[in-house]
Amino acid sequence: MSDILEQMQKDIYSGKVDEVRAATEKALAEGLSAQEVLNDGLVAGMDEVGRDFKAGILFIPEVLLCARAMHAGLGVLRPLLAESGALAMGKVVIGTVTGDLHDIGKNLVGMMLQGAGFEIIDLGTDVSPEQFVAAVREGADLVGMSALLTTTMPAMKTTMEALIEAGLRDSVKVLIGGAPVTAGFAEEIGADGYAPDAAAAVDSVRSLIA
Ligand code: B12
Repeated sequence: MSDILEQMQKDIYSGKVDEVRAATEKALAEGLSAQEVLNDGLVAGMDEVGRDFKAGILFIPEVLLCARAMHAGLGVLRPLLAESGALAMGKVVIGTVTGDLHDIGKNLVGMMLQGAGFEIIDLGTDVSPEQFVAAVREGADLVGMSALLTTTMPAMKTTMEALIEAGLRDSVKVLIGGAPVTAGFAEEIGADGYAPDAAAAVDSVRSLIA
């Protein structure tokens, strides 16, 4: 692998925004393709971050800094990737369910998925079942729902029902998460999966829409 991509991975790990942006520009100027820089630089860097987060070596504030650095590189690549359709590893619609305003974890999941090369449509917080349905109708491979309150968990079920009612359930995978959510609850409401954190979310999305 080129030295510049190896350094880019280290700079992502250290959360160095300017360095990652400059390295991305330099790698492209040296003739590497946007896809190579994405996969072997940015995504590989975030994979390492995800592994160490899972292992308890990195913590949430550090992961957010890494994700910010990765975003700086992605900002440079985005127009090129959009042109080539290379970001189309899969399209994920993500949002925090109706009545719930917590978005730190949801944003982290979105950023890690973006770092893994997925296109993210972030619907924000307090997202109604109708809004989820409308976004899936536009085309999505997976819906990610977040809930941080026990009182808003039932909205995940209501959203599942809305997807079924709209005839969209079979065309999209559903992954849920948030501190009070469990694998048992995912099973109970008929979701395709549950992930306890952002790194596990990347693994789940990869396996669900492989
Ligand atoms: C920050 C916070 C707030 C902030 C939210 C700011 C924001 N922009 O998000 C504010 C102050 C607004 C807030 C408000 C409230 N909060 Co609050 N809040 C928290 C707090 C302290 C941290 C949550 C957080 O961000 N954690 C860090 C992130 C990174 O972790 P995470 O969200 O769990 O996300 C990870 C995983 O769960 C998973 N994940 C998350 N989403 C998804 C989605 C998918 C698809 C997948 C796969 C995975 C996944 O991956 C993430 C990353 O690893 C928690 C306590 C706690 N320790 O959890 C209370 C907490 C969630 N809040 C609580 C409460 C009660 C409230 C309020 C009702 C308080 C009030 N009386 O007004 C309001 C509700 C407002 C509303 N309608 O939503 C309770 C909930 C109790 C319960 N079991 O229902 C908690 C647990 C505090 C407590 N111990 O009482 N809160």
